[in-house]
Amino acid sequence: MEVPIATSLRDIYPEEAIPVESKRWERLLAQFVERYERQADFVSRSPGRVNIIGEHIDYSLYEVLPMAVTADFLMAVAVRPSSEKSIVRIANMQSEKFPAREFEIPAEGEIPIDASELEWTNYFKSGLRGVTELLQKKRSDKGHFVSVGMDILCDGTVPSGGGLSSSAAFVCTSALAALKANGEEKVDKTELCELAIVSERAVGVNSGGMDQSASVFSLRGSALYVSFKPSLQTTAIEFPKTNPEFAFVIAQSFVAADKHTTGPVCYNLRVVECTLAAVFLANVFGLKRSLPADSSPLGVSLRGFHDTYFEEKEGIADNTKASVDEFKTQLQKLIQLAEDYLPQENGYSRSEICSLLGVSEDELNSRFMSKFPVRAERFMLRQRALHVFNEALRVLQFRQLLSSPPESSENLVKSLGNLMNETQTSCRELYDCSCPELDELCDLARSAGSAGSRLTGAGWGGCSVHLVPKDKVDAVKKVWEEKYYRKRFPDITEAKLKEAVVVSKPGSGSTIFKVT
Ligand code: NG1
Ligand code: MG
Repeated sequence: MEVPIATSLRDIYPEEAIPVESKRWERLLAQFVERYERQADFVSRSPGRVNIIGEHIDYSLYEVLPMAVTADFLMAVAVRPSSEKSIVRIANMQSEKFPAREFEIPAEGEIPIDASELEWTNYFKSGLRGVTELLQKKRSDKGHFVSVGMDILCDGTVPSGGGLSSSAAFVCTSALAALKANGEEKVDKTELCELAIVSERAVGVNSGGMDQSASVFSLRGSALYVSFKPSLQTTAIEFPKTNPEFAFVIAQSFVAADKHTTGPVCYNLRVVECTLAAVFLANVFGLKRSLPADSSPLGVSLRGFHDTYFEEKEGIADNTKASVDEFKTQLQKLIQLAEDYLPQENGYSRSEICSLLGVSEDELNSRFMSKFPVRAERFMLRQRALHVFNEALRVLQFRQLLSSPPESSENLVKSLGNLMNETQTSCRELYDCSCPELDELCDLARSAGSAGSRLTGAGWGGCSVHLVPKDKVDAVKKVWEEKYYRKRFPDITEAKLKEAVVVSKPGSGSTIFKVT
Protein backbone atom coordinates (compact mmCIF):
# COMPACT_ATOMS: atom_id res chain seq x y z
CA MET A 1 0.00 0.00 0.00
CA GLU A 2 1.30 3.40 -0.94
CA VAL A 3 1.00 6.71 0.86
CA PRO A 4 -1.79 8.53 -1.02
CA ILE A 5 -1.21 11.77 -2.87
CA ALA A 6 -3.97 14.26 -2.14
CA THR A 7 -5.00 17.08 -4.42
CA SER A 8 -7.80 18.47 -2.27
CA LEU A 9 -8.19 18.93 1.46
CA ARG A 10 -11.37 16.89 1.13
CA ASP A 11 -9.15 13.88 0.47
CA ILE A 12 -7.70 14.38 3.93
CA TYR A 13 -10.23 15.88 6.33
CA PRO A 14 -13.89 15.31 7.18
CA GLU A 15 -16.26 17.95 5.79
CA GLU A 16 -16.75 19.73 9.10
CA ALA A 17 -13.01 20.36 9.44
CA ILE A 18 -12.59 21.91 5.98
CA PRO A 19 -13.26 25.60 6.83
CA VAL A 20 -10.71 25.67 9.65
CA GLU A 21 -8.16 23.53 7.82
CA SER A 22 -8.38 25.59 4.61
CA LYS A 23 -7.45 28.72 6.52
CA ARG A 24 -4.65 26.94 8.33
CA TRP A 25 -3.14 25.55 5.11
CA GLU A 26 -3.42 28.94 3.39
CA ARG A 27 -1.58 30.58 6.27
CA LEU A 28 1.13 27.93 6.21
CA LEU A 29 1.75 28.20 2.48
CA ALA A 30 1.65 32.01 2.50
CA GLN A 31 4.06 32.14 5.42
CA PHE A 32 6.32 29.75 3.55
CA VAL A 33 6.55 32.12 0.58
CA GLU A 34 7.22 35.05 2.87
CA ARG A 35 9.98 33.25 4.70
CA TYR A 36 11.81 31.48 1.88
CA GLU A 37 10.79 33.67 -1.07
CA ARG A 38 9.54 30.77 -3.11
CA GLN A 39 6.64 28.34 -3.14
CA ALA A 40 6.66 25.05 -1.31
CA ASP A 41 6.85 21.99 -3.58
CA PHE A 42 4.68 19.79 -1.41
CA VAL A 43 3.18 19.32 2.04
CA SER A 44 3.80 16.15 4.03
CA ARG A 45 1.19 15.29 6.65
CA SER A 46 0.65 12.72 9.42
CA PRO A 47 -1.95 12.70 12.20
CA GLY A 48 -1.83 12.12 15.92
CA ARG A 49 -3.65 9.17 17.40
CA VAL A 50 -5.74 8.11 20.32
CA ASN A 51 -5.38 4.57 21.57
CA ILE A 52 -8.74 2.92 22.18
CA ILE A 53 -7.41 -0.20 23.83
CA GLY A 54 -4.09 -2.06 24.15
CA GLU A 55 -1.95 0.11 26.42
CA HIS A 56 1.74 -0.50 26.92
CA ILE A 57 1.71 -3.78 25.07
CA ASP A 58 2.97 -2.74 21.63
CA TYR A 59 6.60 -3.05 22.71
CA SER A 60 5.82 -6.56 23.94
CA LEU A 61 4.55 -7.15 20.37
CA TYR A 62 0.89 -7.71 21.26
CA GLU A 63 -1.97 -6.36 19.14
CA VAL A 64 -3.37 -2.87 19.78
CA LEU A 65 -6.36 -0.84 18.58
CA PRO A 66 -5.69 2.88 18.07
CA MET A 67 -7.27 5.36 15.66
CA ALA A 68 -5.95 8.51 14.02
CA VAL A 69 -7.40 11.85 15.13
CA THR A 70 -8.00 14.88 12.92
CA ALA A 71 -5.21 16.89 14.56
CA ASP A 72 -1.98 16.48 12.63
CA PHE A 73 1.51 17.66 11.79
CA LEU A 74 2.18 19.47 8.52
CA MET A 75 5.46 20.18 6.83
CA ALA A 76 5.59 22.43 3.79
CA VAL A 77 8.80 21.62 1.92
CA ALA A 78 10.83 23.06 -0.92
CA VAL A 79 13.77 21.02 -2.15
CA ARG A 80 17.04 22.93 -2.44
CA PRO A 81 19.19 22.47 -5.54
CA SER A 82 21.20 19.25 -5.35
CA SER A 83 24.23 21.10 -6.74
CA GLU A 84 24.46 23.06 -3.47
CA LYS A 85 25.59 21.90 -0.05
CA SER A 86 22.83 19.99 1.75
CA ILE A 87 21.48 22.62 4.09
CA VAL A 88 18.25 22.25 6.01
CA ARG A 89 16.37 25.36 7.12
CA ILE A 90 13.49 24.43 9.35
CA ALA A 91 10.97 26.71 11.04
CA ASN A 92 7.68 26.35 12.85
CA MET A 93 4.48 28.41 12.77
CA GLN A 94 4.71 28.42 16.57
CA SER A 95 8.04 30.18 16.35
CA GLU A 96 8.33 31.18 19.99
CA LYS A 97 8.02 27.68 21.29
CA PHE A 98 9.92 26.10 18.42
CA PRO A 99 12.60 28.50 17.13
CA ALA A 100 13.92 28.26 13.57
CA ARG A 101 17.10 26.26 13.00
CA GLU A 102 19.57 25.65 10.23
CA PHE A 103 22.02 22.79 9.87
CA GLU A 104 24.12 21.04 7.28
CA ILE A 105 23.60 17.36 6.48
CA PRO A 106 27.03 15.73 6.82
CA ALA A 107 28.41 14.18 3.63
CA GLU A 108 29.72 11.22 5.64
CA GLY A 109 28.47 9.48 8.76
CA GLU A 110 25.27 9.74 10.74
CA ILE A 111 23.22 12.90 11.21
CA PRO A 112 24.10 13.89 14.79
CA ILE A 113 21.27 13.93 17.33
CA ASP A 114 21.80 14.88 20.95
CA ALA A 115 19.02 12.89 22.64
CA SER A 116 19.94 14.31 26.04
CA GLU A 117 18.64 17.67 24.91
CA LEU A 118 14.97 18.57 24.50
CA GLU A 119 15.28 20.09 21.02
CA TRP A 120 12.24 20.11 18.76
CA THR A 121 14.17 19.55 15.52
CA ASN A 122 15.53 16.23 16.88
CA TYR A 123 12.30 14.64 15.68
CA PHE A 124 12.94 15.85 12.16
CA LYS A 125 16.55 14.71 12.32
CA SER A 126 15.53 11.25 13.51
CA GLY A 127 13.19 10.87 10.52
CA LEU A 128 15.83 12.17 8.15
CA ARG A 129 18.44 9.86 9.63
CA GLY A 130 16.18 6.85 9.10
CA VAL A 131 15.53 7.85 5.50
CA THR A 132 19.24 8.37 4.85
CA GLU A 133 20.03 4.87 6.12
CA LEU A 134 17.27 3.37 4.01
CA LEU A 135 18.27 5.16 0.82
CA GLN A 136 21.94 4.40 1.38
CA LYS A 137 20.99 0.71 1.30
CA LYS A 138 18.47 1.00 -1.52
CA ARG A 139 20.70 3.07 -3.76
CA SER A 140 24.08 1.59 -2.91
CA ASP A 141 24.74 0.85 -6.61
CA LYS A 142 24.57 4.58 -7.33
CA GLY A 143 27.41 5.49 -4.95
CA HIS A 144 27.20 7.09 -1.52
CA PHE A 145 23.81 8.68 -0.86
CA VAL A 146 23.53 12.06 0.84
CA SER A 147 20.13 13.69 1.27
CA VAL A 148 19.29 16.91 -0.57
CA GLY A 149 18.85 20.11 1.41
CA MET A 150 15.37 21.40 2.20
CA ASP A 151 13.51 24.52 3.28
CA ILE A 152 10.77 23.54 5.69
CA LEU A 153 7.92 25.18 7.55
CA CYS A 154 6.03 23.11 10.12
CA ASP A 155 2.64 23.42 11.73
CA GLY A 156 1.29 21.00 14.30
CA THR A 157 -2.14 20.84 15.91
CA VAL A 158 -1.46 17.76 18.04
CA PRO A 159 -0.69 19.09 21.53
CA SER A 160 2.86 18.15 22.51
CA GLY A 161 3.22 16.05 25.64
CA GLY A 162 -0.54 15.60 25.54
CA GLY A 163 -0.71 11.85 24.98
CA LEU A 164 -1.94 12.03 21.38
CA SER A 165 1.46 11.21 20.01
CA SER A 166 2.57 14.46 18.52
CA SER A 167 6.03 12.89 18.42
CA ALA A 168 5.05 10.05 16.08
CA ALA A 169 3.07 12.46 13.90
CA PHE A 170 6.19 14.64 13.63
CA VAL A 171 8.59 11.75 12.92
CA CYS A 172 6.29 10.15 10.32
CA THR A 173 5.78 13.51 8.61
CA SER A 174 9.54 14.12 8.60
CA ALA A 175 10.43 10.73 7.18
CA LEU A 176 7.75 11.07 4.52
CA ALA A 177 8.99 14.56 3.63
CA ALA A 178 12.60 13.39 3.36
CA LEU A 179 11.65 10.42 1.16
CA LYS A 180 9.64 12.64 -1.12
CA ALA A 181 12.30 15.37 -1.27
CA ASN A 182 14.83 12.74 -2.30
CA GLY A 183 12.77 11.62 -5.24
CA GLU A 184 10.88 8.59 -3.88
CA GLU A 185 7.72 9.04 -5.89
CA LYS A 186 5.88 6.08 -4.43
CA VAL A 187 6.24 5.62 -0.71
CA ASP A 188 5.31 2.22 0.67
CA LYS A 189 3.36 2.58 3.93
CA THR A 190 5.04 -0.39 5.61
CA GLU A 191 8.48 0.88 4.69
CA LEU A 192 7.67 4.37 5.98
CA CYS A 193 6.15 3.05 9.19
CA GLU A 194 8.94 0.62 10.05
CA LEU A 195 11.46 3.32 9.37
CA ALA A 196 9.62 5.81 11.60
CA ILE A 197 9.38 3.28 14.46
CA VAL A 198 13.12 2.71 14.52
CA SER A 199 13.92 6.39 13.89
CA GLU A 200 11.91 7.65 16.83
CA ARG A 201 14.04 5.59 19.19
CA ALA A 202 16.96 7.89 18.29
CA VAL A 203 15.21 10.63 20.23
CA GLY A 204 15.65 8.77 23.50
CA VAL A 205 12.47 6.75 24.03
CA ASN A 206 12.49 3.00 23.56
CA SER A 207 9.04 3.07 22.03
CA GLY A 208 6.83 0.43 20.47
CA GLY A 209 5.22 0.78 17.04
CA MET A 210 1.60 1.63 17.75
CA ASP A 211 1.72 5.38 17.22
CA GLN A 212 3.58 5.33 13.94
CA SER A 213 1.29 2.57 12.62
CA ALA A 214 -1.80 4.58 13.52
CA SER A 215 -0.31 7.72 12.02
CA VAL A 216 0.70 6.12 8.72
CA PHE A 217 -1.99 3.51 8.03
CA SER A 218 -5.27 4.87 9.39
CA LEU A 219 -8.22 5.28 7.08
CA ARG A 220 -10.91 7.86 7.71
CA GLY A 221 -13.87 6.44 9.60
CA SER A 222 -12.10 3.33 10.91
CA ALA A 223 -10.00 2.35 13.88
CA LEU A 224 -6.85 0.38 13.16
CA TYR A 225 -6.06 -3.07 14.46
CA VAL A 226 -2.28 -3.42 14.50
CA SER A 227 -0.33 -6.68 14.83
CA PHE A 228 3.43 -6.75 15.10
CA LYS A 229 4.10 -10.47 14.86
CA PRO A 230 5.14 -12.24 12.65
CA SER A 231 5.38 -8.85 10.90
CA LEU A 232 3.64 -5.48 10.91
CA GLN A 233 0.04 -5.89 9.69
CA THR A 234 -2.87 -3.51 9.97
CA THR A 235 -6.61 -4.00 9.50
CA ALA A 236 -9.18 -1.19 9.37
CA ILE A 237 -11.98 -1.84 11.86
CA GLU A 238 -15.33 -0.15 11.51
CA PHE A 239 -17.53 0.52 14.49
CA PRO A 240 -20.95 -1.10 14.36
CA LYS A 241 -23.96 1.21 14.15
CA THR A 242 -25.65 1.52 17.51
CA ASN A 243 -28.70 3.23 18.83
CA PRO A 244 -28.04 5.50 20.65
CA GLU A 245 -24.80 6.22 18.84
CA PHE A 246 -21.63 6.50 20.86
CA ALA A 247 -18.57 8.70 20.57
CA PHE A 248 -14.98 8.59 21.71
CA VAL A 249 -14.35 11.67 23.77
CA ILE A 250 -10.77 12.70 24.45
CA ALA A 251 -9.96 14.80 27.50
CA GLN A 252 -6.62 16.38 28.37
CA SER A 253 -5.42 16.20 31.95
CA PHE A 254 -3.06 19.13 31.30
CA VAL A 255 -0.42 17.25 33.26
CA ALA A 256 2.51 17.27 30.86
CA ALA A 257 3.95 13.81 30.40
CA ASP A 258 7.52 14.30 29.32
CA LYS A 259 9.10 10.97 28.53
CA HIS A 260 12.55 12.44 28.12
CA THR A 261 12.97 13.45 31.70
CA THR A 262 10.91 10.65 33.21
CA GLY A 263 12.10 7.87 30.86
CA PRO A 264 14.53 6.23 33.30
CA VAL A 265 11.82 5.71 35.91
CA CYS A 266 8.73 5.48 33.70
CA TYR A 267 8.50 4.49 30.05
CA ASN A 268 11.96 3.12 29.37
CA LEU A 269 11.89 1.31 32.70
CA ARG A 270 8.61 -0.40 31.77
CA VAL A 271 10.20 -1.62 28.52
CA VAL A 272 13.07 -3.10 30.54
CA GLU A 273 10.70 -4.68 33.08
CA CYS A 274 8.61 -6.36 30.38
CA THR A 275 11.73 -7.64 28.63
CA LEU A 276 13.18 -8.95 31.90
CA ALA A 277 9.85 -10.64 32.67
CA ALA A 278 10.10 -12.47 29.33
CA VAL A 279 13.66 -13.65 29.94
CA PHE A 280 12.89 -14.53 33.53
CA LEU A 281 9.84 -16.64 32.62
CA ALA A 282 11.75 -18.39 29.83
CA ASN A 283 14.32 -19.41 32.44
CA VAL A 284 11.79 -20.45 35.05
CA PHE A 285 10.20 -22.83 32.54
CA GLY A 286 13.57 -24.04 31.28
CA LEU A 287 12.74 -23.32 27.66
CA LYS A 288 15.36 -25.05 25.58
CA ARG A 289 15.23 -22.63 22.70
CA SER A 290 16.38 -19.14 23.45
CA LEU A 291 13.81 -16.43 22.89
CA PRO A 292 13.59 -15.45 19.23
CA ALA A 293 15.11 -12.11 18.25
CA ASP A 294 12.29 -9.77 17.20
CA SER A 295 11.46 -6.15 16.41
CA SER A 296 10.76 -5.15 20.03
CA PRO A 297 12.97 -2.38 21.44
CA LEU A 298 15.35 -4.70 23.30
CA GLY A 299 15.18 -7.54 20.80
CA VAL A 300 13.22 -10.11 22.83
CA SER A 301 9.70 -9.78 24.18
CA LEU A 302 6.88 -11.28 26.23
CA ARG A 303 5.22 -12.21 22.96
CA GLY A 304 8.38 -14.08 21.97
CA PHE A 305 8.20 -15.94 25.29
CA HIS A 306 4.50 -16.63 24.72
CA ASP A 307 5.00 -18.24 21.30
CA THR A 308 8.10 -20.19 22.32
CA TYR A 309 6.39 -21.50 25.46
CA PHE A 310 3.46 -22.99 23.55
CA GLU A 311 5.62 -24.25 20.72
CA GLU A 312 7.85 -26.15 23.15
CA LYS A 313 5.41 -27.20 25.83
CA GLU A 314 2.45 -28.01 23.63
CA GLY A 315 4.26 -29.05 20.47
CA ILE A 316 2.67 -26.32 18.32
CA ALA A 317 4.67 -25.86 15.12
CA ASP A 318 4.13 -22.14 14.61
CA ASN A 319 2.17 -20.33 17.27
CA THR A 320 1.78 -17.16 15.22
CA LYS A 321 -0.85 -19.17 13.33
CA ALA A 322 -2.99 -19.82 16.42
CA SER A 323 -6.68 -18.89 16.04
CA VAL A 324 -8.10 -16.03 18.11
CA ASP A 325 -9.85 -18.47 20.44
CA GLU A 326 -6.71 -20.55 20.91
CA PHE A 327 -4.77 -17.38 21.56
CA LYS A 328 -7.27 -16.28 24.20
CA THR A 329 -6.98 -19.61 25.98
CA GLN A 330 -3.20 -19.31 25.87
CA LEU A 331 -3.30 -15.85 27.40
CA GLN A 332 -5.53 -17.13 30.20
CA LYS A 333 -2.97 -19.82 30.89
CA LEU A 334 -0.13 -17.30 30.88
CA ILE A 335 -1.99 -15.13 33.38
CA GLN A 336 -2.18 -18.12 35.70
CA LEU A 337 1.49 -18.93 35.16
CA ALA A 338 2.52 -15.35 35.91
CA GLU A 339 0.42 -15.46 39.10
CA ASP A 340 2.13 -18.67 40.20
CA TYR A 341 5.69 -18.25 39.00
CA LEU A 342 6.26 -14.55 39.57
CA PRO A 343 5.04 -14.48 43.18
CA GLN A 344 7.00 -11.51 44.54
CA GLU A 345 4.62 -8.62 45.04
CA ASN A 346 7.47 -6.34 46.06
CA GLY A 347 9.47 -6.88 42.89
CA TYR A 348 12.79 -8.48 42.06
CA SER A 349 16.24 -7.04 42.68
CA ARG A 350 19.03 -7.07 40.11
CA SER A 351 20.85 -9.75 42.07
CA GLU A 352 17.77 -11.99 42.26
CA ILE A 353 17.28 -11.72 38.51
CA CYS A 354 20.98 -12.33 37.86
CA SER A 355 21.14 -15.45 39.97
CA LEU A 356 18.17 -16.99 38.18
CA LEU A 357 19.54 -16.12 34.75
CA GLY A 358 23.11 -17.13 35.69
CA VAL A 359 24.61 -13.83 34.54
CA SER A 360 26.59 -11.10 36.29
CA GLU A 361 25.07 -7.70 37.07
CA ASP A 362 27.40 -6.15 34.51
CA GLU A 363 26.09 -8.49 31.85
CA LEU A 364 22.50 -7.78 32.84
CA ASN A 365 23.06 -4.03 32.73
CA SER A 366 24.87 -4.04 29.43
CA ARG A 367 22.34 -6.34 27.76
CA PHE A 368 19.16 -4.59 28.91
CA MET A 369 19.94 -1.24 30.46
CA SER A 370 22.73 0.35 28.46
CA LYS A 371 20.91 1.80 25.43
CA PHE A 372 18.62 3.84 27.62
CA PRO A 373 19.58 4.02 31.28
CA VAL A 374 16.92 3.17 33.86
CA ARG A 375 16.78 3.76 37.59
CA ALA A 376 15.23 1.08 39.79
CA GLU A 377 16.07 -0.97 42.84
CA ARG A 378 13.33 -3.50 42.26
CA PHE A 379 11.78 -4.61 39.00
CA MET A 380 8.04 -5.29 39.20
CA LEU A 381 8.00 -8.30 36.93
CA ARG A 382 4.80 -9.84 38.31
CA GLN A 383 2.67 -6.73 37.93
CA ARG A 384 4.01 -5.83 34.49
CA ALA A 385 3.58 -9.34 33.05
CA LEU A 386 0.07 -9.59 34.48
CA HIS A 387 -0.89 -6.26 32.95
CA VAL A 388 0.50 -7.22 29.55
CA PHE A 389 -1.19 -10.64 29.32
CA ASN A 390 -4.53 -9.31 30.60
CA GLU A 391 -4.44 -6.28 28.34
CA ALA A 392 -3.61 -8.42 25.30
CA LEU A 393 -6.64 -10.53 26.16
CA ARG A 394 -8.86 -7.45 26.47
CA VAL A 395 -7.82 -6.28 23.01
CA LEU A 396 -8.93 -9.59 21.52
CA GLN A 397 -12.22 -9.45 23.41
CA PHE A 398 -12.79 -5.86 22.28
CA ARG A 399 -12.17 -6.77 18.67
CA GLN A 400 -14.49 -9.75 18.86
CA LEU A 401 -17.23 -7.54 20.27
CA LEU A 402 -16.82 -5.17 17.33
CA SER A 403 -16.84 -7.90 14.70
CA SER A 404 -19.74 -9.86 16.17
CA PRO A 405 -21.67 -7.36 18.29
CA PRO A 406 -24.44 -8.52 20.62
CA GLU A 407 -27.93 -7.70 19.39
CA SER A 408 -28.57 -4.97 21.90
CA SER A 409 -26.60 -1.76 21.38
CA GLU A 410 -26.74 -1.17 25.07
CA ASN A 411 -24.99 -4.43 25.81
CA LEU A 412 -22.35 -3.73 23.23
CA VAL A 413 -21.50 -0.31 24.63
CA LYS A 414 -21.54 -1.68 28.15
CA SER A 415 -19.21 -4.55 27.31
CA LEU A 416 -16.77 -2.37 25.37
CA GLY A 417 -16.86 0.17 28.18
CA ASN A 418 -16.17 -2.47 30.83
CA LEU A 419 -13.03 -3.54 29.01
CA MET A 420 -11.83 0.07 28.86
CA ASN A 421 -12.55 0.51 32.56
CA GLU A 422 -10.58 -2.66 33.32
CA THR A 423 -7.65 -1.24 31.36
CA GLN A 424 -7.69 1.85 33.51
CA THR A 425 -7.67 -0.21 36.70
CA SER A 426 -4.79 -2.28 35.38
CA CYS A 427 -2.82 0.81 34.31
CA ARG A 428 -3.29 2.25 37.76
CA GLU A 429 -2.75 -0.84 39.90
CA LEU A 430 -0.44 -3.11 37.93
CA TYR A 431 1.37 -0.88 35.50
CA ASP A 432 1.56 2.19 37.70
CA CYS A 433 1.24 4.57 34.75
CA SER A 434 -1.83 6.59 35.74
CA CYS A 435 -1.87 9.67 37.98
CA PRO A 436 -4.49 11.21 40.30
CA GLU A 437 -5.62 13.68 37.63
CA LEU A 438 -6.29 10.95 35.05
CA ASP A 439 -8.05 8.84 37.68
CA GLU A 440 -10.25 11.79 38.54
CA LEU A 441 -11.17 12.54 34.91
CA CYS A 442 -12.21 8.89 34.53
CA ASP A 443 -14.26 8.81 37.73
CA LEU A 444 -16.04 12.05 36.87
CA ALA A 445 -16.84 10.86 33.35
CA ARG A 446 -18.30 7.60 34.61
CA SER A 447 -20.42 9.47 37.14
CA ALA A 448 -21.96 11.44 34.25
CA GLY A 449 -22.67 8.51 31.97
CA SER A 450 -19.43 7.41 30.30
CA ALA A 451 -19.53 3.66 29.62
CA GLY A 452 -15.75 3.28 29.64
CA SER A 453 -12.99 5.66 30.71
CA ARG A 454 -9.24 5.28 30.72
CA LEU A 455 -5.93 6.96 30.11
CA THR A 456 -4.63 6.78 26.56
CA GLY A 457 -1.03 6.68 25.41
CA ALA A 458 1.85 6.33 27.79
CA GLY A 459 0.05 7.84 30.81
CA TRP A 460 1.63 9.59 33.81
CA GLY A 461 -0.36 12.57 32.55
CA GLY A 462 -1.42 13.43 29.04
CA CYS A 463 -4.78 12.31 27.74
CA SER A 464 -7.76 10.16 28.58
CA VAL A 465 -10.32 8.52 26.28
CA HIS A 466 -13.98 7.83 27.05
CA LEU A 467 -16.67 5.79 25.36
CA VAL A 468 -19.79 7.90 25.78
CA PRO A 469 -23.33 7.46 24.43
CA LYS A 470 -23.99 10.58 22.34
CA ASP A 471 -26.83 11.74 24.54
CA LYS A 472 -24.47 11.82 27.53
CA VAL A 473 -21.60 13.74 25.95
CA ASP A 474 -22.78 17.15 27.17
CA ALA A 475 -23.26 15.93 30.72
CA VAL A 476 -19.75 14.48 30.76
CA LYS A 477 -18.27 17.71 29.41
CA LYS A 478 -20.14 19.70 32.01
CA VAL A 479 -18.94 17.69 34.96
CA TRP A 480 -15.32 17.95 33.78
CA GLU A 481 -15.59 21.67 33.28
CA GLU A 482 -17.05 22.26 36.73
CA LYS A 483 -15.25 19.71 38.80
CA TYR A 484 -11.93 19.31 37.06
CA TYR A 485 -10.82 22.12 34.74
CA ARG A 486 -12.22 25.15 36.55
CA LYS A 487 -11.33 23.73 39.93
CA ARG A 488 -7.76 22.75 39.15
CA PHE A 489 -7.00 25.63 36.80
CA PRO A 490 -9.07 28.60 38.06
CA ASP A 491 -7.43 30.89 35.47
CA ILE A 492 -8.17 28.64 32.52
CA THR A 493 -9.09 30.58 29.36
CA GLU A 494 -12.14 29.75 27.24
CA ALA A 495 -9.81 28.79 24.38
CA LYS A 496 -7.88 26.36 26.53
CA LEU A 497 -11.10 24.91 27.87
CA LYS A 498 -12.26 24.30 24.32
CA GLU A 499 -8.97 22.61 23.52
CA ALA A 500 -9.24 20.36 26.56
CA VAL A 501 -12.01 18.12 25.28
CA VAL A 502 -12.33 16.79 21.74
CA VAL A 503 -14.88 14.48 20.22
CA SER A 504 -12.84 13.01 17.41
CA LYS A 505 -13.94 10.79 14.59
CA PRO A 506 -11.37 8.36 13.24
CA GLY A 507 -9.16 10.35 10.85
CA SER A 508 -7.01 9.46 7.85
CA GLY A 509 -3.31 8.58 7.87
CA SER A 510 -0.16 9.97 6.24
CA THR A 511 -0.58 11.91 3.01
CA ILE A 512 1.45 13.91 0.54
CA PHE A 513 -0.16 17.00 -0.89
CA LYS A 514 1.27 18.41 -4.09
CA VAL A 515 1.30 22.19 -4.02
CA THR A 516 2.14 22.81 -7.64
P1 NG1 B 1 2.77 8.28 23.82
O1 NG1 B 1 3.59 8.73 24.97
O2 NG1 B 1 1.36 8.48 24.06
O3 NG1 B 1 3.30 8.87 22.55
C1 NG1 B 1 3.76 5.73 24.02
C2 NG1 B 1 4.50 4.98 22.93
C3 NG1 B 1 3.69 3.87 22.29
C4 NG1 B 1 2.98 3.00 23.32
C5 NG1 B 1 2.24 3.89 24.34
C6 NG1 B 1 1.62 3.10 25.45
C7 NG1 B 1 6.06 6.49 21.76
C8 NG1 B 1 6.34 7.18 20.50
N1 NG1 B 1 4.92 5.85 21.85
O4 NG1 B 1 2.88 6.67 23.56
O5 NG1 B 1 4.52 3.08 21.46
O6 NG1 B 1 3.88 2.14 23.97
O7 NG1 B 1 3.08 4.86 24.91
O8 NG1 B 1 0.70 2.18 24.97
O9 NG1 B 1 6.88 6.49 22.65
MG1 MG C 1 5.09 10.32 21.88
